[in-house]
Amino acid sequence: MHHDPDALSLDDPTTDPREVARAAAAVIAERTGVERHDVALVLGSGWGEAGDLVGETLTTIDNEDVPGFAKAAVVGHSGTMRSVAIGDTDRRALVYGTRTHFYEGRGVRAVVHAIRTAAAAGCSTIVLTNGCGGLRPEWAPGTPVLISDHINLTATSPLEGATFVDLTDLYSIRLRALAREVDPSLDEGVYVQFRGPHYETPAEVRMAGILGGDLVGMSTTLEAIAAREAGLEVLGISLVTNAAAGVSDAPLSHDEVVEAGRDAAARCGRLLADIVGRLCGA
Ligand code: 8IG
Repeated sequence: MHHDPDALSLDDPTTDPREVARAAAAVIAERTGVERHDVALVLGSGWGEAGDLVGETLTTIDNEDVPGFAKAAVVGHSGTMRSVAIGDTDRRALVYGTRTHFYEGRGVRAVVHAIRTAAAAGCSTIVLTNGCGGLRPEWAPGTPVLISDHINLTATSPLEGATFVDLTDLYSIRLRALAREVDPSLDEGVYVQFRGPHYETPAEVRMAGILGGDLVGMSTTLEAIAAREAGLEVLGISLVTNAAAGVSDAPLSHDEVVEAGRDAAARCGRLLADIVGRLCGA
């Protein structure tokens, strides 16, 4: 099933992106048979297998069946989203198996569409996960780290017009505390979003550290800003899949990233399941 390519488009500047998000939420409600979801999760690099452990998948939806999630011109697999039961409650998680990155060039609206859709679907909380480079040598590949704050180096925003949004405590103190109840060993750090898709040079990693950053990646900050605008409470968790460039002697490789994710899948899956369960009183 493909939605009408002439229908609501994020690419039309006269269209309110929240209108597209409402259309997307309506399709999700229809396909899942439930009017609302409670928590949304975005699974980043290395978190895919962890997502399987969150709970029983009740419905899987191809992204391309949902308004705004893929352009007809894009060929290939666009990923899926799942409706997952949270423990033995009647609560549901909306689990996005993929995200749109800023570096894909589809525009900022496309990057944050899943977030706006989660809000339109009824979610009050969003868990943003990613794979990233770590600046602290003590964070071995495979270490999950809570995001305490961010530095957005993309030079853009998902907000349009004179939308002045306060980003103090963007990454919820309450949710970070809840995550630490689940795993007291969790460290936290400041996430720096670069545009990518190239990794940083060692000089850029040193710059990120001087600016106050602990983690470097290519996602999350624009999504978190859109989430705050939409009234969602945000939890951010980075999986350090590699030491950032220059932090260790090893060159960066995508294989290393994939491997670190696979090795950390069980711990990260339990972490997500326990956090989401605790959020929903499971
Ligand atoms: I996975 O070292 C992953 N994503 N910018 N730098 C940036 N993004 C990343 C990195 C990294 N590792």
